[in-house]
Amino acid sequence: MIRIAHRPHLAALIAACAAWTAVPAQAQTLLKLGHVLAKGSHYDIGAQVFCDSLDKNTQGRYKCQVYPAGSLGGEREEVEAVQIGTQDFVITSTGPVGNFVPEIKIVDVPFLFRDYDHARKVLDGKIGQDMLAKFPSHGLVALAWSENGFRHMTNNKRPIVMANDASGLKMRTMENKVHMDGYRAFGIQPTPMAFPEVFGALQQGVVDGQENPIPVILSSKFSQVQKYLSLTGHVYSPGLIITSPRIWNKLSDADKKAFQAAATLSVEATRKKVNEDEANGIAQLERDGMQVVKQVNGASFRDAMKAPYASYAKEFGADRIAAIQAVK
Ligand code: EAX
Repeated sequence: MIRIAHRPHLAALIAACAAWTAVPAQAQTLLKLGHVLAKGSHYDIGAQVFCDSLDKNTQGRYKCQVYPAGSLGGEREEVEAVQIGTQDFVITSTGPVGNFVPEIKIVDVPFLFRDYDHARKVLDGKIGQDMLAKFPSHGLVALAWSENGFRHMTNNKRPIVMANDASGLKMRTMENKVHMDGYRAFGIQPTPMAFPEVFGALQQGVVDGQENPIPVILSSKFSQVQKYLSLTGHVYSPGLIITSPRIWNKLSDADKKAFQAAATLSVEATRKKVNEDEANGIAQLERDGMQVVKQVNGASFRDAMKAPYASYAKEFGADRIAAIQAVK
């Protein structure tokens, strides 16, 4: 038996332990956040900012662990994992998301958005926010529109200047029917594939090319496996920060605000990185050896899009397409 009276240090230690157990330990939740792009990419910067501000805004009660580079799977798999509860957050392009939330498929229509300013205005405004409100009925919660960027074509066969220069090329696309239906009008053979498989498929010649924004082409080092880049800018690719009702509905109102504020800072950081990559990326890709067609014949691509636009108008409503294009 240990007599405490003559052991002041032991008494102090026991008193400290008693005090420590009396204070309720702050419950800490570690959230799993995944995305498919490389560390340092525009998604990864947004993910880090999200996690840092969440930790700070909730005094450490909520932290997140970022899983980059498709370590949790492709975008469709990750959205599915969030929906069934094995993953807590995903930062993704809208690529596969229309398969889960059909109401947002319209944003993937080629040549729908004029430029970055137009896209950001639409998505941050009523049209975009009303679309985010459609997610919960599909078992998902979208905190904010993030950003992937305007998509351009790369390939190993030839420079693409006119739309029909792309004819016959086997091009990897996202698992996105709106894109695939549109791109067929350029004469390409669309080959849907999860992003983590793309670099290998290009390297082995399984596909001739792919299309992605400059930030993705840069951070994924596609210059190592692609010779030609054509600045087609044929579609704007929005991003999304998605979680599940399982996480969201448990949060207090104050914590919901903290998560929302972290998402806002995340989107700002991603958009800033996109702006930087758009400004500096093409010169970098030329230095890395890509042959860049800077002036494509945009009219030939828009003309080719006339037929698909008739079916887009039927599917999504000509008025909804016009309303988006009318946003100044
Ligand atoms: O979201 O799959 C794609 O091409 C996406 O643009 C990429 O994963 C970034």
